[in-house]
Amino acid sequence: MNNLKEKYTGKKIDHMDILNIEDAAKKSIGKKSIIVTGVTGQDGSHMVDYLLANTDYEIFGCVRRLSVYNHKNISHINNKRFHLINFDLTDSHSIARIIEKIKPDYFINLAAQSFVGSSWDFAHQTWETNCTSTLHILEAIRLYHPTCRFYQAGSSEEFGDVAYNPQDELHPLRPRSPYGASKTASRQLVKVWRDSYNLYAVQGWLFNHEGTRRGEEFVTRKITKAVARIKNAINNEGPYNMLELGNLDAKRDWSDAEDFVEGIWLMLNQESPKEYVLSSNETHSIREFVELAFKEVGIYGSWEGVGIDEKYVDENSGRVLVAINSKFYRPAEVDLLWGDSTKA
Ligand code: NAP
Ligand code: F7E
Repeated sequence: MNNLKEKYTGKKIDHMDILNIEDAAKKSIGKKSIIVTGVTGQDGSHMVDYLLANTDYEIFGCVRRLSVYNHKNISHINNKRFHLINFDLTDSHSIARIIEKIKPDYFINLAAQSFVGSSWDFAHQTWETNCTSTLHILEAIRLYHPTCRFYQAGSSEEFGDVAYNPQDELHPLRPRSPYGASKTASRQLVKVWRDSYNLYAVQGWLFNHEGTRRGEEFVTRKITKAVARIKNAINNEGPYNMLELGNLDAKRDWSDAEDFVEGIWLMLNQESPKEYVLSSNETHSIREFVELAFKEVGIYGSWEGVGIDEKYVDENSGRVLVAINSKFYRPAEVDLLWGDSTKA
């Protein structure tokens, strides 16, 4: 079996075998440990890199069972302190058993249904994954290991229909999507469990953060991948499909995901549990992002038309680079996010 793995992957991955909870518990005996969920995603994978480089804890990364292997973001990790455990956020038993058996020093919950656009299509699944699971984690920590420090991934989407700019920790919670509502409700659970049971449980307000491990449906990755594809086609005098986007006028406050995982770790290691906004303190539109991304590869365009007919046209060739497709509009939009991270 191990030989087969070597043949297919080209490298030894024994230590990456996915453990059941009992075997994971054996590896944690007598060791300081951290559980990180969502390690196949952007933040979870960066968090594991950060913790392996900056701590001496045993790291247990939680992955859910999928039919097709999706471990690209963690395939570079080759460290005996890193273990994978079979886990699903929608299964309360698996949450309870992991905390009961491993008794981690920290539980960092970065798993979620994280795509706002899909949260209207899967509102119930979004709620179960992002909010009901928080209740199960809090209860399991309270019952089995109340000294465990807990981080829950909060979001600037909780501010939603913003009341003032820029948004700080005092901004009211006014979500505009099922995703934003699930994160807002989760925040209330974290507060109630913290206040009631004296748990070290925090949920930051993280504004958008991006990088090369970002899922390709999020707008930054979608634009940068398309720009590279179009530039390559132009260089090779080949055909290309234009990029299709939704609302170009939404504004976001973007940062680098690698900076924010350090921010999460700092939030978990204060004298007392306090929650912070993490942001770049700048806001930019999707339209600006498109212009800059094309400019970066030497393509200059101009906007023509209005509304659904608007297009970004290559000034050199007259070809359409970007068009609007209404399917990428959302039933309700968060028009402007702009963070104030002074407190952090
Ligand atoms: P991401 O790349 O989409 O990763 C999400 C992770 O959650 C993936 O590993 C995914 O596993 C896992 N997951 C989803 N459903 C699960 C389930 N039922 N059981 C177990 N694992 C499950 O998200 P991200 O950008 O790293 O974001 C990390 C966290 O921060 C999320 O909670 C997100 O909502 C929040 N957040 C993100 C941002 C941002 O700008 N990135 C801003 C604020 C808050 P699969 O790979 O198997 O799908
Ligand atoms: O959209 C607009 C879209 O999907 C950004 C998640 O990490 O950050 C992220 O949520 C903006 C929106 O991220 C397209 O309408 C236009 O206004 O990249 P996004 P998001 O919705 O801001 C928050 C803080 C989180 O917590 C989330 O987990 O871009 N937009 N055209 C488009 N967006 C997408 N995805 N695709 C388009 O074609």
